[in-house]
Amino acid sequence: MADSFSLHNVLDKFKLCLSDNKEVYIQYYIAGWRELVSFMNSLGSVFYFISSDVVKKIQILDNYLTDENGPQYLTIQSMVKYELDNKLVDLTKGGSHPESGCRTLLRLHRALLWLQLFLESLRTSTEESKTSALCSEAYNASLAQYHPWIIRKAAGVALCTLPGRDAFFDVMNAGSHQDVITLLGEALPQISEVYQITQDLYAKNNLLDLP
Ligand code: 1PX
Repeated sequence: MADSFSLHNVLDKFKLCLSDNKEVYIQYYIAGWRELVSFMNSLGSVFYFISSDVVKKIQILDNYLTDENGPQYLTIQSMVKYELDNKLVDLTKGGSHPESGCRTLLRLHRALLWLQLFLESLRTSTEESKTSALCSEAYNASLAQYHPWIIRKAAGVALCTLPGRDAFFDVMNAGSHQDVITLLGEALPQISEVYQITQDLYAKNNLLDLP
């Protein structure tokens, strides 16, 4: 994890995710999420309940990557094949694999859509835009549908404490506001490609509703 956060670090990791044949490396996917965790932690303790859930999920995937079957977890594609072939995924609740790699990564994958929507709205925002409003619009259009009322409520409270647009651009620590906007414009297509490849893979294997 980097000592100090910069948007560059996040985007670099997601760039590294794609192999030449368009598979998604789990190692870099979770490295991207680690950077986002360090960003969230720099926003204050009200975000810990969100970042601690992400940390748990990173840890689960990291454990798979480093245990004896680690090579099967090289890419999201190889993980899906390995876990499905070996019946390691609970397709309904109450099975014996509640923390499969597939269901754990699905949670991060859904959150990646939130990130993509949020960063895109930030990129095209104006000086009058409110980060908290952009953030909750993106949340309502993506992740919120998977969260129970109590989590949606808590997320709403946390989002109200987000810094304003100018301060937010500064925390991203990637140069002037215009630099940040340019950087987002270059990097978002890559995040979006990682998202879409994962989405298609999960859809093809009927994994989009894993409990
Ligand atoms: C470069 C700047 C961008 C800002 C980066 C911030 C990244 C935030 C990412 C939020 C990720 C949330 C992941 C949630 C995964 C999840 O859905 N987990 C739930 C289900 O898990 P389970 O194992 O039980 O099936 C879990 O219940 C989640 C709990 C935590 C609450 C999640 C609220 C999400 C709010 C999203 C708004 C984030 C605001 C960040 C501020 C910039």
